[in-house]
Amino acid sequence: MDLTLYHSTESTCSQKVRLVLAEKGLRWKEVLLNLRRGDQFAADYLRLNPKAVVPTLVHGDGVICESSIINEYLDRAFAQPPLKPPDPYPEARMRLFIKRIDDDVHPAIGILSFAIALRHQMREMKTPEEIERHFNSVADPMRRERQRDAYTLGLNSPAARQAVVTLRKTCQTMSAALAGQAWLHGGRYSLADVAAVPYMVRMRALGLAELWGSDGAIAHWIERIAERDACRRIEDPWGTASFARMLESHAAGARADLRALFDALEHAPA
Ligand SMILES: N[C@@H](CCC(=O)N[C@@H](CS)C(=O)NCC(=O)O)C(=O)O
Repeated sequence: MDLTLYHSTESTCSQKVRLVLAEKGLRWKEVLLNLRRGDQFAADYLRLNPKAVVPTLVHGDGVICESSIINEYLDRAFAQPPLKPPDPYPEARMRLFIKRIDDDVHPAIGILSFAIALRHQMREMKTPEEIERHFNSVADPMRRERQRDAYTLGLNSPAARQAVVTLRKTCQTMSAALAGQAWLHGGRYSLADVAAVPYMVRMRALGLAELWGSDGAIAHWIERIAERDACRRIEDPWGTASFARMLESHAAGARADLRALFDALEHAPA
């Protein structure tokens, strides 16, 4: 049965699935979507993924949405190498961690990517009418409003401030977990490491690596993942170089605002 991944090189959720496909040594076909152009809103794609987001995996006749569910599916359907701890309790802890990444970190990174960089890129590429059409097409009303807010207010959006708080907390938990061990959960490289790493790399491009903490644990863990054979086999595992340059150049422009936000939050209650 063929595997086809509908994805985007730049999307963090797609990056997670590509990491698992590579670990499992699977061959797959790709359909690349350009999210800035709005390919995700095309009627044919909405039939596969009604939320108009990537990735979507098609395996034979089966259609699977949601990156973490896709990764669980791949780990079940293609057993080697296993990407879950063998015992039930560490597996439950791993799932809880992944849920927090999906529920909290994913929206936080989405908001900050928009507030720091994508809002500028959007202004350069689209007319005000096209931008309005883009927001109106976002299926999830909460997500639509968060994006609109970050587009209008940038780092002054309350959601952006809250996103920095969320990331700071998550990074503290991760650094503590990585103190003295190579991987986040259950003593082996797992779906937890896969779930978190694209967001940490995106943080670096957005000028947010200061939130990783000063012990170097997250930086070294990213290096360990990047050095895995599977990761080396992926072309642009964290998105294209030109996309990274675009993020980094807007992050440089936002440095002073970010500094002010970090300083304000330093003394705010956690
Ligand atoms: N919970 C979903 C989230 C998917 C998601 O938000 N994907 C983003 C890229 S990382 C997307 O497709 N965005 C399209 C848009 O913003 O219009 C998953 O894990 O698959």
